[in-house]
Amino acid sequence: MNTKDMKFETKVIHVGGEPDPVTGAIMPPIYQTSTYVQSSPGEHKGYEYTRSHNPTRTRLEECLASLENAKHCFVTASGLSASMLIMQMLPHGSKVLCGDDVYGGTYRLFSKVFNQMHDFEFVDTTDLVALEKKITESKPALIWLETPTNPMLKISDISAIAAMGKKVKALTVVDNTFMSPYFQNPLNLGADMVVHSMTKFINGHSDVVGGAMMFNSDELKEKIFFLQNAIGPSQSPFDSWLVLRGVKTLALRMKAHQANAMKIAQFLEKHPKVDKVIYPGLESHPQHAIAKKQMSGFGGMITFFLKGGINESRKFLESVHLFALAESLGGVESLIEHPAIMTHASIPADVRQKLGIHDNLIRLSVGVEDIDDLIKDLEIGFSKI
Ligand code: P1T
Repeated sequence: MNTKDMKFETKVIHVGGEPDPVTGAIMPPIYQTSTYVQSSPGEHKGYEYTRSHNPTRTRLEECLASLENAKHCFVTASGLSASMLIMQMLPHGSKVLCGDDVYGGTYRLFSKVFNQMHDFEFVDTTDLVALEKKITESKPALIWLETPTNPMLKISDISAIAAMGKKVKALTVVDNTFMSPYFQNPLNLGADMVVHSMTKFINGHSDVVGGAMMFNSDELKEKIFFLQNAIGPSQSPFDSWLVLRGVKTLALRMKAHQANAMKIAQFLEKHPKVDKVIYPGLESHPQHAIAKKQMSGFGGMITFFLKGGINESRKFLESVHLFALAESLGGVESLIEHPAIMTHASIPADVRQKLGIHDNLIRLSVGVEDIDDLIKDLEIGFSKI
C-alpha cells in the first residue's frame, strides 16, 4: 500500500518499520556503526558516515515525515538542536518574531545564544490584529509559534498566521511538541516547518532525548542537511531505534492521555482548592474555538493555579506520588512540575510574571495510568494543603 493511503495508526507501525530485507527480522536492526565500507573512493551504498546518514535514523525520518504529511524529516539529538539548525539556517541579522510563551529552554536559546546572530522579538501570537501589524511593519524572516504553548497552553491560529507570514515571505515554524502529529498537523494548515521535541509524546517512554523537524521544501532540505552534517547534532542510531519502537503506540497513547486529561481537567475545575484550570478541551479555555478548529484532540497537558502561594505549591508537589515531580512531559507515566522554579526558571522573573507563570502555577503531564488512581493521588495532594 502507498504510504499516503495509510491511516495514522498504520503509518506509525509500518512506515520505516518494514522487515529487514537481508534476514527477514520483523524489527529493524540498529545500525550501530560510525562508518560504511566503500568499494572504491566515493562509491558506496548511500551511506558514508553516521553524522550525515544512518539507516536506522533514515527509517525513523521516513516514519515521522509521513506522520506530518511532509516530504522531508531530519532527526536530531534533542528538540533544541533541531531549533538550533533552523536558526543557523537564517542569514545573519534576520528578524524573528517568536511567541511570548515558549518552553524556557527555547527562550534561553533564542534570547541568550542566537540573539548574537539575529534580532528576536517575543510577541503575543494569540492577538492576531497586533500580530498582523507587527508582521507588516517588521517583515520578519521567520515566525516561531509554539501552540499550545508551554506552560500556559495558549493557542495560536496557525493558518491565519501562516497566511500573514506568506505575504511578507516569512517562514512559519510551529513547535508541535504538545499535540504530537496525532492531534495537529501544522503543514496541512499552511506552516512551512514543524519542530518536535521527540523526547516527549513521539517517543513516549521518557528514555530518549531527541528532536525532529518536518517540511516540504527541497531548498530547505539542502540547507538543513548541510548544517546537520557540518555541525553534527544528529541522533545516535540506538536512540533513533528506541523512538521507532516508541512511536508505534503514539495513536493509542494520545487517545489515552487525552481521555485522562479531560477527566482531570473537569475534576480540577470543580475543586475548591483550585483557582483556575487551563486545558484546551475546556470551554473555559480562551482559545477553545481555535483549538477545536485546528486540532483533532486536546492532548495530555494541563496547567492550573492552586489557591495559595509557594508554600501550598511545595506541599502539594511533595505530597503526590503517582504524579512524579520531574521536568519533561509526554511519557506514559504522569509527571507534575512547578514551571517557575523548574522548566521556565531561565525566563526572567518579570517576563514570567507578565505571562502568568506565578508561584501557584502547577503543570501536569497526564499519563495513561488508571484515571481513578490519578485522581486519588491528586486528592492526597489537596488534602495536605
Ligand atoms: O528537551 P529537548 O528535547 O531539547 O526539547 C526542547 C523542547 C522544545 N519544545 C518544547 C515545547 C518543549 O517542551 C521542549 C522541552 N520541554 C521540557 C523539557 C519541559 O519539561 O517542558
